Amino acid sequence: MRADIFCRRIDNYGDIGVCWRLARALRQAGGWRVRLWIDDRAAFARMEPHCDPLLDVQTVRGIDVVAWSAQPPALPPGDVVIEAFACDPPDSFRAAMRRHPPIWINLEYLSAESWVESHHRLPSPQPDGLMKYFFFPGFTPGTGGLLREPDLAARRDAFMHEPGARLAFLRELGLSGEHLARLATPTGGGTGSAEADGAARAADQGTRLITLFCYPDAPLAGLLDGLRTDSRPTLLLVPEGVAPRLEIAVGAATPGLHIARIPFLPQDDYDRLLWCADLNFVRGEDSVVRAGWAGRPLVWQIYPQADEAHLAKLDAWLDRYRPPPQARALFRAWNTGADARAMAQAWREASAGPAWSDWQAAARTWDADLSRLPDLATSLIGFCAQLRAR
Ligand code: TRH
Repeated sequence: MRADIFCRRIDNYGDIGVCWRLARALRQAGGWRVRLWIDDRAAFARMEPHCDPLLDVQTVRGIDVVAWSAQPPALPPGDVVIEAFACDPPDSFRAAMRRHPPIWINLEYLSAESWVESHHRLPSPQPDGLMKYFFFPGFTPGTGGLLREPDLAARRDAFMHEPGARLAFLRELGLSGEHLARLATPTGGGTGSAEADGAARAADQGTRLITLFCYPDAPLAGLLDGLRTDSRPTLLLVPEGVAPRLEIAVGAATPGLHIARIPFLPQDDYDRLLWCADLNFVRGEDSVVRAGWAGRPLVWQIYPQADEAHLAKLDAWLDRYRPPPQARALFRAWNTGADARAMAQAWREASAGPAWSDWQAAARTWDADLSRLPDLATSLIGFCAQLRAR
């Protein structure tokens, strides 16, 4: 099968992050030949260093990557055309689709709301006679599932259990030996076990490793207050470009909190970073899924929408994720711009004692339960096979 995926960058990195993963997953799971059309190659090159942002056509890790410019090259459509987030293929390409109609899919945004199941796979007849199908990722068997490579758990567990792998990876990010020496051995990720629970309790006193990926309006001051006054020290890793005013907010270094800037990482390394941490602050739709696969606690800043529609989406997701109430309150505070006192308090209550171990257990359950569902690429391949068989 040959597929075209169209990706238009609205803002941030989520559009391209999802499309790049999907392209690779379709190749890996189904052996598809995939062509990825991208309007912003510079953003793509930040997460995939094999991409040359100056080339109009190139093959990157087995995927054909084409510049979606004002005058896109005249290439014949593949068997399947996937537009990400209703981005509409260019007119010239659509004219070619009318001549040889492909299976046309609109890959929708991720939501945990229950209406998604009734909209998933719905056909949408187009005025020009073409048929487009909605395909929704999601968290239940009635949706398309989540992006998850078949070998992900094996790679993650190998990384987590290989002695020295974590420290070697963190050292390559430029972290000093002095900070790394104090890190607690992380527990609670991967397969999880009673033994891991015991180790988690033992590790409670070492430095906690947290990663921070958030939007500019996140209530950082309160979080930093909470971290600074925490009895357990924190090493906070912040990728370049995230929370640009962070250093000003922090002011002088304090013993309980050390902040380190790290580079914006290639996408596969970002996964490894998530596996290294005790807790990941993530944002948008792709990083929340990836942090879930780490099997460790996460705090999600959901992409903001008009009329606070995102808060209903967040609640729907929390109902499935089922963290302890203290962690749920922290999510709420983080996503509603709570004042500094409330945010610091929410942090203290969620990050210690039984709330913290319950949260770790919820994170393990989340990973284990969701990884039993068919992944998005496999579901999409199956759906296309059904449509072709009609
Ligand atoms: O960047 P985002 O905020 O993208 C958003 C959301 O997807 C949102 O839902 C969507 O509507 C909007 O874009 C248009 O967050 P997200 O989705 O987590 O995407 C970030 C991507 O960047 C993800 O693929 C992980 C990747 N990444 C790296 O590759 N390296 C890094 O160092 C970091 C921090 C992220």
